[in-house]
Amino acid sequence: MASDRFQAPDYYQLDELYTDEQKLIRDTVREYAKANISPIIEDFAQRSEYPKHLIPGLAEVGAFGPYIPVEYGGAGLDQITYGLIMQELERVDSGIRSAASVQSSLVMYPIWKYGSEEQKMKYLPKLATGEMIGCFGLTEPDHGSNPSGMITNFKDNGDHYLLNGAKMWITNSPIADVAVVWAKDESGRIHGLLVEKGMEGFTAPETKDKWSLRASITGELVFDNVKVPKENLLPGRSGLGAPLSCLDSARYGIAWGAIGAAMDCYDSALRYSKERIQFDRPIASFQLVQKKLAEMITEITKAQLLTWRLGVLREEGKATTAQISMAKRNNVDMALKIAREARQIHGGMGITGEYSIMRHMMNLESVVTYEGTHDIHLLITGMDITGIPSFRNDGK
Ligand code: TGC
Ligand code: FAD
Repeated sequence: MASDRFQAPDYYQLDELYTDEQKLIRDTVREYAKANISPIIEDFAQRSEYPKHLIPGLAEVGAFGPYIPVEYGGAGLDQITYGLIMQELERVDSGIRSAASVQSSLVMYPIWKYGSEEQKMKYLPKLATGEMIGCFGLTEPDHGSNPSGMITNFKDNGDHYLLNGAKMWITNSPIADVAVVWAKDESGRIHGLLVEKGMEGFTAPETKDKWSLRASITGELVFDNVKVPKENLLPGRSGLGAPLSCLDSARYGIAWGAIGAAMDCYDSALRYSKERIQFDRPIASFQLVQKKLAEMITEITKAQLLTWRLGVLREEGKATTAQISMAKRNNVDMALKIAREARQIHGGMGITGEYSIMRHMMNLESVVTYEGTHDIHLLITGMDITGIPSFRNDGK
């Protein structure tokens, strides 16, 4: 891969809206990513391997649980800083941001919000340092967009629960030490259970042959009469709202992350277009190329402003699920379109590993589907503005 010459676009001077601490942390993560992730990421993606050796470094720059309070091993940072960290990680690869999103928002967040004090002390500090890796099991083979239909279930079996079922498409599952698993009790109520690697009857086979997020590891979670100690149930909240609230946090991070991927594609296309000569002129001098670039920076700037405002609302505890959905949907769609246009500007070179464009494009094909598909988010907006859910025939 060509050397990383990334220069972040900031057309509307958003830097003026960030505090010195936010900029310092963002720049630290940017430098870390340039020095440690950019040089190796293409090779790992080509070989379809997760670069596990990055885990301690990612933990050191605060990628795991940045907003988790310091007493539990987190960095106690604000929501905009969390977003900026996700942006810088996804600027190099969505798979690296995925690993950080899952660890922070889908594993540490539910333990912090809904776990007992013992669970928080047992897991959070080790998850923050990367000593433990976590995963989040909500999706099932027959229940993706509709998690409320899940069939994974547990029964009270005296001094433990007996867990059965299967989860699919789970980021980090084959390498996870602990899985936050969402399952129904005997009355059909959803709860979170902490299932640890090595528990008898629990396996996490890898999902192979992905063309997207190749530098991220994905797998299943299979439970065959797994005996889960009763103290591993998250006591603080039950019902579908518990996992959905974790998704709010992760989707918020993705809204920021997608901007990073878009910025990288735009920056690469701008540089390439000024350096590439055709018809004795740089291709940047052609109006059709300028149109593409001008539209890219316009869309990136709009997304940056939308997401900054969302960050302020989230920090104030006022961001709604529907506002987060709008930003996740808009920004991932924006990034995917920019990746496709940037690929065109790079001509044939755009399909090679010399540039990050095609990798971003393929990664974003997962990002547009996970954490709620593009269309599900549109329907969440529709439900919010009309007051009418469209998901089921009965209007519920
Ligand atoms: P619905 O009836 O709307 O809600 C059920 C209950 O939940 C409450 N609720 C929320 N609570 C907290 N936070 C939220 N954001 C909430 N949204 C809803 C709601 O009030 C209700 O509570 P109660 O007390 O009345 O029971 O639920 P529904 O079954 O109609 O579904 C709505 C829908 C379709 C929007 C939802 O199911 C959905 O978002 N589906 C998409 C599924 C999804 O996003 N899955 C993601 C899996 S994880 C993943 O992809 C990780 S990728 C990670 C990576 O690698 O980065
Ligand atoms: P489906 O729900 O079957 O949807 C298929 C199509 O139907 C989509 O276009 C969808 O928009 C459309 N559709 C569905 N319902 C409606 C409707 N009511 N109206 C209109 N259109 C509709 N899950 C986890 O729990 N944990 C993870 O860590 C995780 N990581 C993932 C990593 C990767 C690489 C991928 C690809 C997925 C991951 N997922 C994870 C799963 C992800 O959240 C689901 O793929 C996603 O929620 C969609 O579910 P599905 O794939 O079953 O598609």
